[in-house]
Amino acid sequence: MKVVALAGGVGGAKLVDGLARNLPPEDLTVIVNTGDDFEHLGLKICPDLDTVCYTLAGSANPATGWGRANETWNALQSLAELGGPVWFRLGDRDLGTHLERTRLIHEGNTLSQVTRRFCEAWGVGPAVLPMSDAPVPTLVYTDEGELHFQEYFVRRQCRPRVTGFEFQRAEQALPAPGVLEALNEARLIVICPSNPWVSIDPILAILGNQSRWVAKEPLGREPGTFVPATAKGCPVVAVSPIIGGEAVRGPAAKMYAELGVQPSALAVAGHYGSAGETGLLSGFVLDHVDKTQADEVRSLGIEALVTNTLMHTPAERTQLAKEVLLFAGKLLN
Ligand code: FO1
Repeated sequence: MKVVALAGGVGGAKLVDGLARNLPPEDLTVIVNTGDDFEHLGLKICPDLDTVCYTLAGSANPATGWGRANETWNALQSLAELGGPVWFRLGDRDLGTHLERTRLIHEGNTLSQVTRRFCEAWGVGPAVLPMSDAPVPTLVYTDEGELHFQEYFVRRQCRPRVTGFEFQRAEQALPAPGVLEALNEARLIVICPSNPWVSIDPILAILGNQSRWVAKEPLGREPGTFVPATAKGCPVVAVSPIIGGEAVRGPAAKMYAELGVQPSALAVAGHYGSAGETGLLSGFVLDHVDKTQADEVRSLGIEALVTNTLMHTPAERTQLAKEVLLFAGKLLN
């Protein structure tokens, strides 16, 4: 069964890893948020792409979820001694990735070409695609002015109060090669437990943001040339990144609250909306802790699965992904 996963950040990467443990590599395509990408120390940094790739390669730092395992920090230490910017921590091993990516991009390669090359080198089986080859930086509007995502997330530790977001130039940016093809072939689309506001919405902004996702024949490349995934019986299933009113990690719950929405699994289901209405979802997966919200999710016209959604171990990633696939199988027309 061909599956497309939309992902960004550590939680998303964990479910992607679980899916990869349940599916043959040729059946899984991951479309990754690149709104967090930025230039730092003259290098092109793509945190979510790297988090997904390192996780699939089994080389992610287990303590942080981002960066590489068995990392050393000598370059950062030298930088600190010289008074350079060390608020964004690049490890020595990770630095090699950014150096080579930057070199290849300066040589004229696209981000998707570079990502394919790195995946081959790291032995990553599933196709990992940036949402777009064009930069679409996420701006976070806050009570302290507008900040690039990494300025908000890392430098300011998510402290400023959020008032909105902008995905810069998303209307002009085309999906990366392979994105529409994968969506066209998909029998299931999984929205991973990533931050809806800043990990998934940037991807949806690229795809046109009106439950479009499947290109009309012949394959459309222009905005507005999509038909809803559900029109060809392709369920879209999301897994909640919010458990018990709190984000498993990151600022998703804080963002909901600051934007005037009570943070909850139900709020996430409402965020994406029902495929039967003008939204996306046929199915939604929420944690046991939130089981009392399942009927409210169903009343939105979205099927609900209640299970353990915490992924502390590889076994829990595999188990959650298996349950998502079984649940989605029942939603297939
Ligand atoms: N997150 C932090 O909280 N602090 C860091 O210093 C940091 C460095 C970093 C370096 C490379 C990389 O790929 C990711 C890194 N991240 C860091 C994580 C990153 O900011 C976030 O995980 C994502 O952008 C959110 O999805």
